[in-house]
Amino acid sequence: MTKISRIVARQIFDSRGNPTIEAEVFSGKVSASAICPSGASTGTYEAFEKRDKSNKKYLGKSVFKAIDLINKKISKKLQGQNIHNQERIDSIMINLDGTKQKIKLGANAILAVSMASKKLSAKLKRKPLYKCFLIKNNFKLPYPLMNIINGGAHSNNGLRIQEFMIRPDGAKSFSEAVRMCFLVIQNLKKIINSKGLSTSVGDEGGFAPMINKNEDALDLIVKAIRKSGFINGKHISICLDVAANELYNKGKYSIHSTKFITVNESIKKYIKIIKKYKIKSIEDPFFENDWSAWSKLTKAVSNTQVVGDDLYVTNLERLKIGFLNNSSNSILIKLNQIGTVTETIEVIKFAQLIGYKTIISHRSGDSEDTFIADLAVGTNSNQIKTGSLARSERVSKYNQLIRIEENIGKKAKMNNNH
Ligand code: 2PG
Ligand code: MG
Repeated sequence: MTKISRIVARQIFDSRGNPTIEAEVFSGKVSASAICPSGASTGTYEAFEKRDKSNKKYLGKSVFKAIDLINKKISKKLQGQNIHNQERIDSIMINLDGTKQKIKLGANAILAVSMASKKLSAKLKRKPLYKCFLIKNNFKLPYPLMNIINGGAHSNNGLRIQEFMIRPDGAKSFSEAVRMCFLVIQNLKKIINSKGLSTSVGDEGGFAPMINKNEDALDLIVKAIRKSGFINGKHISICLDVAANELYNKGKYSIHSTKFITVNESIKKYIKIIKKYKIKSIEDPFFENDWSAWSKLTKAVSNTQVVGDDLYVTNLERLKIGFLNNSSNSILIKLNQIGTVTETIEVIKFAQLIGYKTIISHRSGDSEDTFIADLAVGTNSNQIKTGSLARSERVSKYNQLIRIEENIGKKAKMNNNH
């Protein structure tokens, strides 16, 4: 048995320049570390992110208390535990915390330790991380959902929808998928530039031009797809993350313009843009508690992928409610929404059992940590959403997937069930 000897945590910084936690787990002289990501458009039911609200030195954003809890409490409790027993490691932390949303220790503290433990176990087994999850052979590479225009809470341009993404459905390999996205992004840059708009990028690496109509963003993308020699809806598909929590007020939504309209009216407009722009996937089309609106849309657009992010917050209980209500047909998976590797895997397993697509996701505040790239392959997840081909914290995940594809070799296949 290989035992955990100590755990060290430190405050480092994420892609938005905000403090975050890096945990390093040791077994003797060997160690592995992991960095916790952080969201901007968070769901109410997400696990708790602990920050030092009253410490003005870092404007209330430092994570020193959580770090202290790792260095003192968590480290002591996990000392001597078998590094290869991830379930036990995670359940010890869950019990030590004892609250539903991991309020005492902070999900950011727990997750950094959980991911670092998983990485250390793989390292000690001398196995690539992707081989240490659910899948043992016949690995499949996920299709990337690249966020190429940023709006909503991820930029300041006034676009209602948060993420305009492309998915290279025509790609036969992961490196080909990246090449196709590369072409569209480069052409989109030229088009935006030619309109005299800024090509600076938002939090997730997508362009954030000063436009405020969803349809203007969609028109730009359609042009870029065409200019790259691809057919929209065939080689490349357009996908959206509406992040409707941010666009909800008293039963009404301001998704399609600044005017608040009813669920039924919003659905009609969704159907219109799905047809016009051949949109293949819509994430968080409605508010996190508006279960009936979700079911109505999922029924109305049966050929479209409807993805629950803030709706499920990678939480098994909420996913079960969604399943019973036919709320969606797909789930976004974010480790820090639930707080441990074990619970994340449980949710993925259940989602796959009920026939939901699983999409592994980054957070808008992310880092050089590439854990999610391995997780996507190791669970045969259908897609991965990790920003544009810009900003190293986003590109690092794509680069890791290119390495994994090479490591799998000739047997590497794309996950065509998407
Ligand atoms: C989302 C995510 C990631 P955030 O809404 O899906 O793109 O954003 O991390 O800000 O919640
Ligand atoms: Mg989302």
